[in-house]
Amino acid sequence: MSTNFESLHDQFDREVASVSDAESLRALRDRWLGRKAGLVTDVRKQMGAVASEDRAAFGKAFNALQQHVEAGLDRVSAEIANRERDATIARETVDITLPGRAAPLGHRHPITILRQNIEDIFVRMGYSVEDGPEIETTFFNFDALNIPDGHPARESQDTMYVSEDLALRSQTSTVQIHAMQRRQPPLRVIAPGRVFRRDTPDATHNPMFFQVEGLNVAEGITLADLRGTCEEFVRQLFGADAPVRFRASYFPFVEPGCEFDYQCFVCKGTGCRVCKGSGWIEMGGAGMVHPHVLRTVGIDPERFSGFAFGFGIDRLAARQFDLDDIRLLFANDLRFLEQF
Ligand code: FA5
Repeated sequence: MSTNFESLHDQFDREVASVSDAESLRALRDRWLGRKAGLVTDVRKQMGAVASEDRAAFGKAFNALQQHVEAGLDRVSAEIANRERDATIARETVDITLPGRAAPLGHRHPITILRQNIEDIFVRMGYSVEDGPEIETTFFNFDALNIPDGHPARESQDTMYVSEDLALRSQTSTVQIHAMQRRQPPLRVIAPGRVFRRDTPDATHNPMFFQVEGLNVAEGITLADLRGTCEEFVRQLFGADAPVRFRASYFPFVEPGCEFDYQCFVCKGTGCRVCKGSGWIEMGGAGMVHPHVLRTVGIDPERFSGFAFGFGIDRLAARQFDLDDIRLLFANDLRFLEQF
């Protein structure tokens, strides 16, 4: 028996000791157990040439060698798998003591901040918040508000029409009609929302802007209630030192009608560029709901009266956040928006 099994064991032990990764393990397995040229396979091929009286001992030694090689390869294979698992765990371990990476938070838009403040003030005064469609029929945008055919406000150079009898609403006063159609007095609602006009953008005008409509209809409502409500609103929004004034004005859906100004916050009434020298800034329109409007929605004007108002939220935002140009609000400049 010329095969030196002992030296083959030693040789395998030396070679297996230097295996460090899955790749070299695969090469070693091929070298020893490969079906064509593996060292163990070679030994098996010698079996036929062994004298018959030596064959049993040869077979035993061969089996021992094969088992030794297979066991060695399996042991190293398990060691490599363990090492790789430990490395993966170490790589993927999260150190929970490290401070987290905060995801950047969005901001409320200044109009949203102000709108929510306005809603809070009126809800505290007993008003509910209503919503209405931004695309309206000409009935809600004009007819029901006593704005007849041929009135200049209906012209297409002022109003954005979607079709002949549909328009982007040009004022939140449309929601007055929806609210009175839905509910009988007593009725106290506000309706903040987006409106659209063909206005040329400048420091105090945008073609898309926000208004908040107010409506209070009940028995015995007077102009004094309107004045008290508007003054209280401005006091709560801007503080006690914010004087307001009413001027007689005309809106087809109120009688009498007025406009409502607050004192210029820049010059405190002495006159400057922001208030165009007048000392006052227009905030909105208001008045007593026209009896014709009440009749259109089936409310008896002999029994009920009401006031309505509509303020421009963008201009209130200019006052609240010290902006000298309301176009900033929708210029989508993050340097501006991230300040809120
Ligand atoms: C109205 O829209 C009436 N619906 C208000 C009203 C309601 C009167 C209820 C009576 C009863 P006026 O067109 O004046 O009114 O607009 C109201 C406010 O919206 C203005 O005072 C101003 O603050 C704001 N506003 C008007 N046009 C623009 C614009 N292009 N950009 C920004 N704000 C505007």
